[in-house]
Parts: sequence; structure tokens; C-alpha cells
Amino acid sequence: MIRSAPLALRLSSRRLSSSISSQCSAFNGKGRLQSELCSKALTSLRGPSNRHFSSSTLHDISTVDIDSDSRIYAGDVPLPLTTDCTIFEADDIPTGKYPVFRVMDENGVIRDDAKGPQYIDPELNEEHAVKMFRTMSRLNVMDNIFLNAQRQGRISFYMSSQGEEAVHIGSASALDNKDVIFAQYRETGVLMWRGFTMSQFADQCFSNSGDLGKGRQMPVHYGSRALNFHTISSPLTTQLPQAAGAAYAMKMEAIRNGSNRAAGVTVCYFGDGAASEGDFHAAMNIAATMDAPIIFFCRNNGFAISTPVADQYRGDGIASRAKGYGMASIRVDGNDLFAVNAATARAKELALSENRPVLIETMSYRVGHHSTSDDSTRYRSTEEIKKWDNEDNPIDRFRRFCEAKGWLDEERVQTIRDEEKINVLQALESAEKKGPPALATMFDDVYKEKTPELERQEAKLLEHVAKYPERYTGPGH
Ligand SMILES: Cc1ncc(C[n+]2csc(CCOP(=O)(O)OP(=O)(O)O)c2C)c(N)n1
Ligand SMILES: [Mg+2]
Repeated sequence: MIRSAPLALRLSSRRLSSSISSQCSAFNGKGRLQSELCSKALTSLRGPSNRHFSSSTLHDISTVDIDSDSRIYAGDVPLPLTTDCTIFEADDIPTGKYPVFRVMDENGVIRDDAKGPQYIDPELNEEHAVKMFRTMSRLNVMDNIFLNAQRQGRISFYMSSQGEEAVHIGSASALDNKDVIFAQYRETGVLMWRGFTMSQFADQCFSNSGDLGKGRQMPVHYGSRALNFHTISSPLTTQLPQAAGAAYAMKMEAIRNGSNRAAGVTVCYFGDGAASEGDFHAAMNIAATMDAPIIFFCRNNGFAISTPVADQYRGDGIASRAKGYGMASIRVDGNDLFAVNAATARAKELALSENRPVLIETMSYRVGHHSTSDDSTRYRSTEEIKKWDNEDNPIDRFRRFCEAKGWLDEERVQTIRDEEKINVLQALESAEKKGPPALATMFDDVYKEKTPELERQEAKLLEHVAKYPERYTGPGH
């Protein structure tokens, strides 16, 4: 049990007030923000209105219970558990190993009858719970079918999310579509939850004429302007500095409009491996110093391709690094949908109400191969993979919770999986028939309007293709 005066709360409020005040005076100097606006901003900071939280529950560490039992996570390291969803201030991270917040155990049982229920949305009902279960199942079914499609040579590449479904759905369900997502590549369920359709997934993986990216990206590099989901880029960690900039821009836009609260929180997902890149440091530090309302969301799944986390860092994972940046943070059991959901909801409220970054580290395990270019049995045992898949499967954990409530049973689970299978197969079949995007589209979007050079290149290409029609097939030729 940790006991501490709520110093963090006092410090953070003071720091925040002074930071907003200095922003206000900077704006006043340019005559762009009225002083009454500043006082309005400061007043609203003191009392963030939210359905679930008061400012004190967000970061009062005086009552944090650290359990005596521990659990083995990434890197074979036993970590202490806690039933308290506490976002630690940089100076308040407990000594020893950073504890892991958990609501529900492997059997779907809520660990603490007194505290557990407060972390479950009071509006959670059968319909919503089954929707979350269905979305995790859809992701899992899609992964299995798309992996097979790649093996059959129908798509060129694929990356699956087995073992991380609760990370995706637990976090996505705590956000809304006004929140801006920057993802790595293994966050397909986040996009699925936001409404990306099965056809859109299939069309992207086939690079066909229905692909929103016009066939210009490798499979799984999804993006959707309508769903506020920035397009995935392959080079690791590029999304972190970009996300920090986006979050800062959203804060400044709010201030220009007379509000202290950005229209949405920016959520930047990345893996433990991406956290080994230099851009990680650049992004964390600029977000901290510029007070950007952002959630840095690290999925620690134990591996960066074949490199286990034991070879990636000598510290205590990723969450502990927040201390060095002066940033708030929390470590969460990534296989526990409720814990991920509660931590994300709280981090969002803290980031938006106090204009500052929060680092979340979810602990899970990458059950699948890294990608279709990988055979993970070359660097880890099948027993290890099976153990995680059988003994701590995030979908099964949530399913058991729903079964105990009477919301799911074996028959309904089977029906859901069968329905999703049909859904995926239909999307795959129709994507396969769609053919590639018209050739001329490759000249679009480079600039808002085509330059004379681009127009010349386009004309030349189309002339060439028209001259040798037997060598080129497909629409637009
Ligand atoms: C700058 C850069 N270096 C290396 C790679 C090759 N690469 C692609 S994914 C990956 C591992 C990333 O691991 P992690 O961030 O933990 O994500 P996970 O795959 O585990 O979800 C590597 C090294 C890359 N894409 N970009
Ligand atoms: Mg990883």
C-alpha cells in the first residue's frame, strides 16, 4: 500500500495554471485573446466536467493499493498488480517495478468487488458488451482469413493482431471519432471500431479501385480521413512527432476559438520496438514541454519482430520513461478490456482537461507472427505462444465475463463467428473482382493541382500504354 499526500495534484494544477496564464498573456500581447477568455479557460480547468471522473480521482495517489501477487509479462518479468486506475505523476511513480492496472482476471472475474465495478462503464449493457465481443471476434476472424489469402497468393502481405484485440477495442471504445488517431500498423481493431467497413479493409489489402489510398500503399497501411485515422506509414516511429504536432495544433486552435479544450484528444499508438527509435524521445519531450493534449499509447507485446524486449531496454519497460519527461503515465494489463478502457478514458480526460500528455503502456503478447514475412517459431517456442493464447486470451477473458452475465453462451459465440466469417469472405470475394485503380490516378494528389511537368508525364505514360495495349491490362488503359 502506498501512502502519499496529494502533492501531485497541487503541483500539477499550479503548473497548468501558470502554463495557461503564460499562453494567455502571449496571446493578449498580440491582441488575439481577451482576458475574460483566459479567466474562463482557467476556471474551467479547475472543474473538468465528465460523466465518470472528478479531477481528484484522476491522479490522487493517496489510496493506491499494490497487490502482493504479481504476474509475468513481457520479457519474462514478474510485475506487481494493482486494482487502482491511477495515472501517476512523474514524481509519484512507485519505487520498484511499475505496477500493472488490472480489473478482470484471466477467468473474466472482476478482481476487486469494491473497486472493480467503478472501472466498468455504468452504461455497459448486453448490447454494448456483445458489440465489443463481436468486434474483437471480427478482427480475429478477418486476421485468420486474410492470412490464408496471403498464403494463397491473393494478397501480397498481411499483419495480424492476435493477442492484442482487447488493446484495440478497449481503447477505441473509450474514444470517439473526434479524437485523432495516429497508429503504427497493428491497431486494425481501432479502425474497425470506428466504422471502417470490411469492404474497405479488403479493398485496401487488394490495392483495388475501391481502396481509399488508390492502391499506393502496402496492405494493412490503412487510413481514413472520415474516421480521423491518419494513414499508416512503414518507417517506425514517424507517427510520434507528427502526433505531438497535431495535438499541439489542436490545442492552439481551441485557444484561438476561445476554449481551453481541444476538440479531441490525439492518440498515438506505437510498439515497444518503435520506442527504441530516436523519434520517440523527440516526440515525448516536445509534447511534454509544449503541454500537448495527447495520449502516447505503447503496445508492449514483448517483441520487435525477432528482438525480445529483454534486448531492447534495461529499464522497467516503457511507462517508467515518463518520469524522465515529466509526464503522467499508467501501465495496464493489455489483455483486460476493462482496464484498457478505463485507463484510456481517464488519460483522455486528463490530457484534454489539463492540456498535457499522458503515456499508457499496455502489457500483452504478440501471439501471431510479426507479419507474413516472418516465422516466429525461429526465435520463440511454440509452447510459449500456445501458453499465452490458451491461458490468457483477451477475447476469451471478456467472453467469460459476458457468459457469467448471461449475455453470451457457446451457441451465440458460434453464431457471431459464423456471421463474421461470411462477412469477411464476401468482402474478400468482391474485393478480388474489383481490379486496380485507373492508371491516371497515380498522378493525382501529389499537388493540389497537377504541375505542367506532371501533366506531361501523365500524357507520355498514357500514350505509351495506348501504343502497346497487349502489354497492359486493367481499367483506365
Ligand atoms: C525505421 C524503421 N526501422 C526498422 C523497420 C523494420 N521494422 C518493421 S516493424 C519492426 C518491429 C517493430 O516492433 P514494435 O514497435 O514492437 O511493434 P510490433 O510489431 O511488435 O507490433 C521493425 C524493426 C522499420 N519499419 N522502420
Ligand atoms: Mg512489439
